[in-house]
Amino acid sequence: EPIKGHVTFNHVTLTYTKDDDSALKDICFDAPPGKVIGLIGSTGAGKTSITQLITRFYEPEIGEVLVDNRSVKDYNIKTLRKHIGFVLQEPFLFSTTIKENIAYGNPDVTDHQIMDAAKRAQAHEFIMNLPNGYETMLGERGMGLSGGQKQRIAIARAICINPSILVLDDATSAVDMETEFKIQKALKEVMQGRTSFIIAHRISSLKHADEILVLDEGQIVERGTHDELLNNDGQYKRIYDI
Ligand code: TTP
Ligand code: MG
Repeated sequence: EPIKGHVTFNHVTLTYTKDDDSALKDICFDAPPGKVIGLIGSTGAGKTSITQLITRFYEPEIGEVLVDNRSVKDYNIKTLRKHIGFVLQEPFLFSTTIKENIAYGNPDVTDHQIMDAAKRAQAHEFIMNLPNGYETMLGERGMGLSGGQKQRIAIARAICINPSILVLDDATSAVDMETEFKIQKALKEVMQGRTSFIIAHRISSLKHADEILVLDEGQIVERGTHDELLNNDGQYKRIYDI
């Protein structure tokens, strides 16, 4: 049965080590398919932790995480992860061709799909400008590419797996705002009927999210759309005004 990508958190508390304070406290939200959820908040607020519970890299101490109304505990972990596309701030690249970097872990993907994913990730153009195009060999950790170019390769890879749930963890931080906007527009198209999480530090990255969760010290302190949050005159507005 295909995963639609409906993500629900019910009173989730997460503690990494017994002596530490909880990294997440009583987190509740519902992210139905088709929605883009934005996560913002200062460093250490718990944004990455939220997304790591969806993939079951960690288990909550209290509460439950559901995908399509079923506890993530009840999924085969490989099946679950196969449907979740993760793009990390520090993109993970291999010393092989750009093409293989995009297709990584996905043996069935065609050249056409690779190129289509790269176009959506706004990577096609710079790839074509490299002497060997998609066959260009990347050095260790993607040497030879800028930070923003590496991020776009990582985004193309995530698109290629055709995810039901997509997590961009600060994944466009090194990309200029105009390019970021184009990527987000393309992702919105790709992720129709599925669920996206966008973690960002700059508010401009989240403007178009359907719901933004503002985190502080492991708690959701505000939630709403960009416009609603600006009217709130709370933490989001203060970040905006900086
Ligand atoms: P994060 O969830 O990593 O916070 P963040 O993603 O909001 O921060 P940043 O903007 O810097 O990326 O961390 C929340 C707390 O949990 C923090 O005290 C660090 C701790 N933590 C661990 O102990 N182990 C982990 O694997 C992670 C991800 C976080
Ligand atoms: Mg983080």
